[in-house]
Amino acid sequence: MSELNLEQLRSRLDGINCNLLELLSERAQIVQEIGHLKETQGVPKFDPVREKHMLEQLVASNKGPFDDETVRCLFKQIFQASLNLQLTDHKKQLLVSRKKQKEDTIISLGDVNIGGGKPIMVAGPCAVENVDQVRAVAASLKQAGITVMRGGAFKPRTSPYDFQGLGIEGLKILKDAADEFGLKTISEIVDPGHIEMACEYIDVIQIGARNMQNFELLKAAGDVRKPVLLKRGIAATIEEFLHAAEYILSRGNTQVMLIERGIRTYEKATRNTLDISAVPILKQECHLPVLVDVTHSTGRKDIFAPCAKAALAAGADGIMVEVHPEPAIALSDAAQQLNFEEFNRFLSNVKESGLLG
Ligand code: PRE
Repeated sequence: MSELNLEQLRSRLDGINCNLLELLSERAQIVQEIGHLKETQGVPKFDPVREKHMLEQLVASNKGPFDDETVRCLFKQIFQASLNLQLTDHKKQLLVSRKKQKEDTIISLGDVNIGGGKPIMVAGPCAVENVDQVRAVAASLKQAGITVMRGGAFKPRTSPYDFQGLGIEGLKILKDAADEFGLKTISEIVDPGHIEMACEYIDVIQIGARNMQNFELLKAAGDVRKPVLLKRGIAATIEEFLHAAEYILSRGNTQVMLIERGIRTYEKATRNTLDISAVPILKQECHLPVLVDVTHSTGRKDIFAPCAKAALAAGADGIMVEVHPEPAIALSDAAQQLNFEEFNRFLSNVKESGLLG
């Protein structure tokens, strides 16, 4: 074969490559249309029977020089790439996805913004125990410049014999203290039937880690127009976490923030394993604010500050930490709540890094 011949043949191949690509792209567009139809009809994307049928047709009309197995192999690759296209198109369409909304969602609680680029520190007791305890925390937080207070009134506990929270009475106590000191509030709701009522007392509905896939609760939270703080489940993947958030957005409530609170691994040095990598991944994948709970993820006061700084450096929009006037006598999480002095030290330490804005 002369030099010229080789060049000529290669140039013919270049032309065929272009034609093949054009045909493949045309095919891919039809595949996408089929994907959309399947989405609306709720039909599974992968259709092995259809693939088998197409392969049989192709093999029947194969004139060589590729043998049948090679033809099957080549087209299976095309089907797989087509299927991937249909699946990514679906992912693209999730309401939580960055592909759907490029700009960050900002949650406004009066004049407090979460997710707008200036990270926030949320603090407060694990559980609302009584009026004096919550007032003392609120006063101390106010003095430290904190604007959002957390406090649990409904406490899903591992043991049924542990303190279960004050319920609605606890929400009232939280509201009274927040009103008195001009703070915004976050509290966990565990029963779909309590969501509407809770909106009267709190500024943010928290859905806890144990309830991340309580779909009826997610739907109820999606039906109101109140900000929701959704905690990552103890064994939830990032994808499951995002789909749980999607439940809320799909019902029309777009005011959702996510909070990483540690996942269960084999490691025993911390209460859970703080998944710092979840922060930049969630920020890339979705447009919702992402917070990090240093109390429940680590369970260790001695590393709250470095973990909070790591979270902020990774792009977190806020930190959550538990504060109690007298942690030793707290009705829950006694070992890991900070007293006021410890909280102030923690706050200055994090602020010194310049990461809190
Ligand atoms: C297609 C893609 C994925 C399915 O597994 C089967 C076939 C293909 O690429 O031909 C298209 C398609 O979705 C379909 O025909 O149902």
